[in-house]
Amino acid sequence: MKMRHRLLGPIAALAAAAAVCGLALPAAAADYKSEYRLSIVLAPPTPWGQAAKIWSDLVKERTQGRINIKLYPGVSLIQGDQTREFSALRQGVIDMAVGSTINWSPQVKELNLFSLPFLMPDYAAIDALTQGSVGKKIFQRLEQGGVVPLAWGENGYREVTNSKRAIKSPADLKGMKIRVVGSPIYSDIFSALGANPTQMSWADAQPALSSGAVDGQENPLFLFNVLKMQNVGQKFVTAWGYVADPLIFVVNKDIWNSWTPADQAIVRQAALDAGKQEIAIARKGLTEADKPAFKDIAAMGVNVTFLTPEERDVFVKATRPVYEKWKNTVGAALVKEAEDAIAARKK
Ligand code: X2X
Repeated sequence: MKMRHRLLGPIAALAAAAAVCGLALPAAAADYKSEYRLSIVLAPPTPWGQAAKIWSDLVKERTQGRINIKLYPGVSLIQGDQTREFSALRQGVIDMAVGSTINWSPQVKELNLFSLPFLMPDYAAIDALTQGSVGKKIFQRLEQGGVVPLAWGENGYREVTNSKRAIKSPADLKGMKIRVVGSPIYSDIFSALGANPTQMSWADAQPALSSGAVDGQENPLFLFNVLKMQNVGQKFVTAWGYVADPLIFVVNKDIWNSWTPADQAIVRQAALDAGKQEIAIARKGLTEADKPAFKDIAAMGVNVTFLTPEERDVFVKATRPVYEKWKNTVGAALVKEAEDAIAARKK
């Protein structure tokens, strides 16, 4: 705000001079805020947090400080209520975000696509969606929803962890109290598997895990490492890769329109560069043949279960009714396009 006042004088003078000379000035230069608020759930050092940090650093550097971004981890601008993030972005409570498809799916039904159980069997399948025509359609949908989407990032495959026993079949999940995110498809999936899902925000999930109020949770593996979840009793991890959560870099529409085309281009390119870097960070330790990220966890005394194709198939079959139900919510045509893109992917 201070900045704005200081700039008003010289800019007004410049504008007057420009008017006299018939020059066009960057229209909205005087409307730049001294700080833009960027919302994320997970702070650095998680890949998600790094996505936001890399993006904001690149923007600051390339705009020579004209666009100065501050990170708000823990979705603190909306008191940790992550499923309200998309609405807050539209309303301008949040200026920018690197957000999860899961957290925005209550408002943007199409984003449930990535939560359809066992839709994406491998990383090439994620890329086939985000980098292809499906990704473009989803961006169009977000634009209609009132935000400006710029690039894809990655939270990652969500593996299930718990304090009770190794999960190799739905029977092992029976009655287990599993924390799930506040997006209804997750309650449907875990109910279909015979578990007892409890919806809560990530802010509430951490104390619930520590106190043993819930038996388990599902999240990308890096979070297990960062939080040392084995120390709160999470002794069992199953690598089942049932869903993967891409991240999306977005800007509130009014904020976007207040920037010059040159600055818009910088912010867009910085998001693309940051997304690319972050996806590599998110996949580190997981895409190599020996999966060192899982080895690190096993070395800490955690029991890691990899499913055989037959074991995995039992989970696929058990969750198929959920897939069929949610297909219609996502849009049958979009799901078909996604299935075709995955079938045609280069492995
Ligand atoms: O709440 C979660 O589990 C998290 C951190 O992965 C999301 O925000 C989707």
